[in-house]
Amino acid sequence: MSMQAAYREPDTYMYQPDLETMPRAALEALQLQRLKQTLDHVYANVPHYRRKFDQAGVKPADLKGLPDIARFPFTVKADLRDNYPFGMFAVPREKLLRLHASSGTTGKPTVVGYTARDLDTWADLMARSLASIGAKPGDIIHNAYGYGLFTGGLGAHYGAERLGCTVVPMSGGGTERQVQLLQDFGAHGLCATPSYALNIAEVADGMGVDIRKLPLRYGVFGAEPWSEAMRRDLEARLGLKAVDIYGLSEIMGPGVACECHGAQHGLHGWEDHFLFEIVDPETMQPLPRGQPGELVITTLTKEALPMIRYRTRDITHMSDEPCACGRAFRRIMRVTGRNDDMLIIRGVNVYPSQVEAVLVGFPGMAPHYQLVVSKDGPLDCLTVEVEVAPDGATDDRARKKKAGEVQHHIKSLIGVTCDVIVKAPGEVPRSQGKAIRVRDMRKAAN
Ligand code: DLL
Repeated sequence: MSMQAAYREPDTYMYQPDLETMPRAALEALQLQRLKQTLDHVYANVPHYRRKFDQAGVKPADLKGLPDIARFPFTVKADLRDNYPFGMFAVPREKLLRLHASSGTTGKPTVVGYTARDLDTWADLMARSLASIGAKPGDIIHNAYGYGLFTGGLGAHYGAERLGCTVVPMSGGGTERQVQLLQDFGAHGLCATPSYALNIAEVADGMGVDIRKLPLRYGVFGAEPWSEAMRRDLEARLGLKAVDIYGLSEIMGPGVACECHGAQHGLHGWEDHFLFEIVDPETMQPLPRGQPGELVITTLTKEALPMIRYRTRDITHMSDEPCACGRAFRRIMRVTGRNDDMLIIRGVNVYPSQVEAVLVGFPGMAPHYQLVVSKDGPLDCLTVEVEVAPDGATDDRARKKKAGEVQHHIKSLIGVTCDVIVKAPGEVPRSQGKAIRVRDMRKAAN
């Protein structure tokens, strides 16, 4: 009999177990202390916050308990743009070790910055996230998040190094090379947007490489909304556990919240560093736990760019249920989409991720899609462009029939009437990072 014990993956490997399993009361006491410090810090050092607090008639000293946060004004993306580039920073520019920025497709980019301590915290939280996903020191992590001004690449990179992993800093693109190196280096973890992971799987297929046979154990997938159906599809195609990670540049980058690989159900929000609220996006009133609304985040430890009640625009709900992994942190359930990405088609609210849930795994169809929104007189119309599976219907009649079936399912599951166009394999654009899910022709028509 072999003396070597069979390898068993630990159920709950934690990077910072003392912090991650802190009793709730201790956690909330820590949050309160850190929140007070943060409010003092912004009031003293950021003219924008001082003005906003004064206008709202609140002072940092008015915060006696965590619920008092509701008395403080919200921060929105426009505040960052209005104070472009460095006006929201709470420390002198010389104290910033790094800047990141959004792409700025709609005007000025939003700029975010980090002190040495902020970068240290970020690496720790990303290491914590990776550990919760199932990564362990010594693993090889293939990082296909884009490097550069986008926070995904460098954020995952330093977190993986902090955990003690070997990082392959691929960035996005050059997909055949990605497949080659996944094969040659035998990575255990793949960091990518879910749409790019799908692209990698498809290219691997075309190269005759069976990714499922490689040592890959987990996928660190986030930066865009995705569905449970896509999770199952990616797990089947890549032979790994697909785990959801959430973050945003304004708050930190990747690693604000993350699923644990045991439950794969809701993302533990790292509450020792962030305070999470769910508010009604219409009335802006806090909602009871469990009810869906807009996620609002206050940073508790950031030095360079503290954020007070930042409106993320992301729609989700939070759960109080204890998690099998033993972590104390509440869970943010899967983000269904941003309220600015929500389409209203003939009075029905639709998120692209809902359409994705219908399309992925649909018999004879491939999981590549785009939604095209156009105008028909005063009404908004939706056309779903989706691709036939590589071995699916080839003639026009069969494709039209498929289109009818997809249309029927979308109508019965989401309640929205749309046109469906079934395209040939390869005709829907592939993602290299964040997928473009919606083509809005309404603006072009104006
Ligand atoms: O996307 C940070 C990130 C990088 C997260 C890598 C995870 C992995 P931004 O470019 O500022 O930052 O975009 C943030 O992306 O407000 C959400 O709308 C969306 N988003 C991020 N993660 C998820 C997710 C990065 N897991 C915006 N599910 C956020 C759904 C997500 N949406």
